[in-house]
Amino acid sequence: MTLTLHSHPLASFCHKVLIGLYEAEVPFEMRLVNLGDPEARAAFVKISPWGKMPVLRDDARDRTVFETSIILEYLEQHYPGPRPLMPADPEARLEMRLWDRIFDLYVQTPMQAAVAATMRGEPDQAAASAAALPTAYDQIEARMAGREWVMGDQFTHADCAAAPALFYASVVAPFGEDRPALSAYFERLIARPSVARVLVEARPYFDMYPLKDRLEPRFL
Ligand SMILES: N[C@@H](CCC(=O)N[C@@H](CS)C(=O)NCC(=O)O)C(=O)O
Repeated sequence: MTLTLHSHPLASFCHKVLIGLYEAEVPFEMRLVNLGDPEARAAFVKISPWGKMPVLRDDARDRTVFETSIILEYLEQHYPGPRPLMPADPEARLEMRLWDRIFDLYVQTPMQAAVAATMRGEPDQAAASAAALPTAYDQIEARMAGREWVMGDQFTHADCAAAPALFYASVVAPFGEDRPALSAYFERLIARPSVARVLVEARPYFDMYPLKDRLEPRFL
């Protein structure tokens, strides 16, 4: 197997790349990283300098690729699937990258900070981090009104980023009834086979998720 993804089935940024791999129907080997094990962590930081997942190893091209947005573009460049996951038009590509950044930086990042603060037993800090999410939700609500996917008809990397970000963020801060376009977009995302597959694969690991009690029963 030429491609190996160092990953964990519960990790939101790993979901982003897994969705891209499943969309492109690219065969790969999954190498489960257990960062809770000091030996495994020490081995992992040798390939991932900041100890962040996922990392893609491509033996055929002798490349180790990290950072999810770069991994997805690397796959698109070297292992394209049946349907392109990036727009052909350069202006549209910029727009797609902007939305990829919005989901990573303004949804995933505060969501992760809120979960980490909850785990440390710091509810005020958790609430402060979660308070950043409604601003992002409002932007997504406006974007998704009248659109199927972030870039319109085409499912792209922006949607790969959106799915795990919104899945875990909705646990921390529900979307609210006043954001119907965001809620409908989320339902389309979780019904998409690549996303549904990632969530089914995460199911056996949800016991390790600190906010498991807040997950909707349909995901358990
Ligand atoms: N900017 C990175 C973020 C990756 C990231 O934060 N991964 C999390 C898992 S969802 C991780 O490895 N956390 C482990 C840690 O920070 O120790 C990317 O896009 O790849």
